[in-house]
Amino acid sequence: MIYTDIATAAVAFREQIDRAQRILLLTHVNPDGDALGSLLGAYHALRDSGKEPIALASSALPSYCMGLPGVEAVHVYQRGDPLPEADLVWMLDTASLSRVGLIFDEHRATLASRPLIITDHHVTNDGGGSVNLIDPSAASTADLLFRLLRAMGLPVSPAAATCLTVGVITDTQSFQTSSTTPQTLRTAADLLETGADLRALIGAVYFSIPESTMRLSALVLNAMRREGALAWATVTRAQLALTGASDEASDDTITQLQRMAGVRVCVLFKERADGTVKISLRSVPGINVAAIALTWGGGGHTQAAGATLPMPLAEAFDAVLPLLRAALAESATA
Ligand SMILES: [Mn+2]
Repeated sequence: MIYTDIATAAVAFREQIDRAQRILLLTHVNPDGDALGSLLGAYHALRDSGKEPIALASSALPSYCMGLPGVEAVHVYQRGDPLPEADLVWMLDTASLSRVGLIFDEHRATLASRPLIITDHHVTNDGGGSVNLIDPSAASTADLLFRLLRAMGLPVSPAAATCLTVGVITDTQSFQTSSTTPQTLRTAADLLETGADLRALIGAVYFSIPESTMRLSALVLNAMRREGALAWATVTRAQLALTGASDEASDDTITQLQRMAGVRVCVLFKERADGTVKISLRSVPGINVAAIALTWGGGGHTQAAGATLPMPLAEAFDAVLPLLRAALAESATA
């Protein structure tokens, strides 16, 4: 069952949670602030209700989240790890089970045999759980989850509120994205009233860029390409090696591109160690980059999406740029 209304979803979610004791919490690979904030928000609420939540991340956590309350309880899955025993799986901020990454690859059958509930705001979510709350109008999963937890009558502690606020502020880039609505701000206000430590979060999220990341951004932006309303930039393995920056270091660079006057669609190409290319797409309303990301099995939001292309950089340019030029041309005539 796919719900979009929180009040009715809360009844169905509550029923599943009441029936379970050990609840496995999962989110997408390369977890961002919303993924981890939601994972930890659910973790706190369940633990404070007397349940045994198990928070399992598919890959390394973002550095700006390492100070979050309860983060030490998140287990980062390693190849070959067993899947923890659980009565229920709760997947958060993740459009499909395959986006859970290695955990899904190595435990596909076991995962499929367990009851699954899903809370998400991705427009591409396929609603594969037995109970799903999917609301693409929510600016973050943390926003949706906070309202769901309250509707279920589960406790939301100041620690949980702090974790959820990370999701609310990072997925909206502090209320700058077009997904920001009056509801987003109401949720933020409620989270602050609940005791979220905004000051600590702002310090961790916005005033914590490593020097190596600064230097990488400078290199990448200096080599940026521009073609009318289209801009693109590339992060190469060589640039990462030269600056000593980490793999996640370039994630802010796409935001920089997006800020440039006159840019309506932009893409960051990132060369990965395994020979694939990760693309991050951003657009203004009227250009749907989620649809473009779907070409390679990726996904995301209408104005912010991503995909992994199984090809070298030169081929990735040839595959992606014509689609973006066409989307721009189409939006100009619309
Ligand atoms: Mn999200």
